[in-house]
Amino acid sequence: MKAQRGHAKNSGSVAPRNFGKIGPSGSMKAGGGREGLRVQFTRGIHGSDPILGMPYPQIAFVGRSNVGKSSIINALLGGVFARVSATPGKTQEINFYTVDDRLFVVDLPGYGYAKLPIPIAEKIRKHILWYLGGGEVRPKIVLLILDARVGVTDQDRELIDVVRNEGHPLLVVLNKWDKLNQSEAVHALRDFKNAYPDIEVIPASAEKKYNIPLLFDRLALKK
Ligand SMILES: Nc1nc2c(ncn2[C@@H]2O[C@H](COP(=O)(O)OP(=O)(O)O)[C@@H](O)[C@H]2O)c(=O)[nH]1
Ligand SMILES: [Mg+2]
Repeated sequence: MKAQRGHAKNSGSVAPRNFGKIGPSGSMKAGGGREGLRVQFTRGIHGSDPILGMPYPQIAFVGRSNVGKSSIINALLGGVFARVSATPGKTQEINFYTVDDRLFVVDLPGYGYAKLPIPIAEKIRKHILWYLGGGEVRPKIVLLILDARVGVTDQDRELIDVVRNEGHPLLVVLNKWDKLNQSEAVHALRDFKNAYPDIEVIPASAEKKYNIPLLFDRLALKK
């Protein structure tokens, strides 16, 4: 299976490496995260990888391209760690960030970008399904990020089904809440709760930092 193909740069040690480009001013922000978290980009994987065998809990972020996954990760961790607004579909890797040498924040590639050639979109979809449904990984929790203005798409539904079938804990974030007026906000929350009454949902804004402290506590990012 293609998604399981190893990638040359993934071979070797799984120890966190310092990729100097990731920090906001060209330097790594180890120790510079929210509440003193030490955050490091560790590696991007393309399939099976030794990092999956490390005993750190994984907090996985999934969602359509451009919904704000990387922005939510950066807001939560308190720095510029994940690349925001890269060309949609360009990131096909599953990116691992190490937090305090005790957990992984996992940024999955975005799906659903309409302009992507179908074979690439399908490759991304398979890669995500491999991570969530391949049986190699048991994420501590999966965060499905939605654009609050858009709500749940067909591909989100497919993903929710996979996550539930696998029994992974699931939390939905309605991001870009700052873009909704009061009545849109009421409808967005009500629509989601009607469709999925048993899924925990939190409205948030990475941009305005709305409910970011709540999410931070909910995910127990600081021990
Ligand atoms: N207004 C608003 N824009 C946001 C918010 N979160 C992310 N964005 C913007 O949405 C775009 C995509 O964000 P990004 O984090 O790269 O999305 P990703 O593809 O899901 O990782 C960027 O232009 C962000 O600045 C938010 O809460 N409010
Ligand atoms: Mg991203």
